[in-house]
Amino acid sequence: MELIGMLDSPYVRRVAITAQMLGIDYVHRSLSVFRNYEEIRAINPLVKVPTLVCDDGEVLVDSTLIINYLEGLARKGRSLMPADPAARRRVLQLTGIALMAMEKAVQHLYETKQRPKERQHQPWIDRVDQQLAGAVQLLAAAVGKGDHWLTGSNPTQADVSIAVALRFVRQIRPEALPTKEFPGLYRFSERAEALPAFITCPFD
Ligand SMILES: N[C@@H](CCC(=O)N[C@@H](CS)C(=O)NCC(=O)O)C(=O)O
Repeated sequence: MELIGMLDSPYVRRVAITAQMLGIDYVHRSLSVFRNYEEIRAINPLVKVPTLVCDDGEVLVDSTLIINYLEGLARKGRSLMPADPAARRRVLQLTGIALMAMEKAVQHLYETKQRPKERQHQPWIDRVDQQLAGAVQLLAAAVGKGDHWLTGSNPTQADVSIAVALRFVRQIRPEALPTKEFPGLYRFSERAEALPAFITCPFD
């Protein structure tokens, strides 16, 4: 199967890292939704990444849905989702916050970089920034000192998604993540980025 999209997209990166951690083979095609618009459109008229092209040609979109599919392909014992309902709910809750941090950071990026300055709407940017700040606060509370994985001794989808969100925010909106204010988030981010699957799928 082929994973389409660049690893500077947090959504693409969380799928790539998940596939690595689940031991699922894929070919990565690093195409940009902006520079390679037509090339992606020929594969997927929705022009969204991640796009997963399955071996039989079927096309899937949306990182969460793709991860759901990959989880079904993984060998027993390799899942990033706990079986225990309480732990699973916590993982879903934290993954949801990470996804919101990604979404608000992407919205900030699109609003400020894809739109000409004179057409930008500051109240909307402020709102998005406030929502991103809310997500960062919730993540900081969950991660604490950043010296442990969130629901047990091994990383889950919550750890993967939070770490991917943090790396993205650090890069494109560092003002939302002052080092002094969030040492636990930085420690957590660095621990996750040192995992083999993260090193194999670097933010680019
Ligand atoms: N909910 C989607 C969001 C994916 C998404 O927004 N990807 C961005 C790249 S970071 C994209 O495709 N942007 C192009 C566009 O929206 O037209 C997911 O989880 O996969």
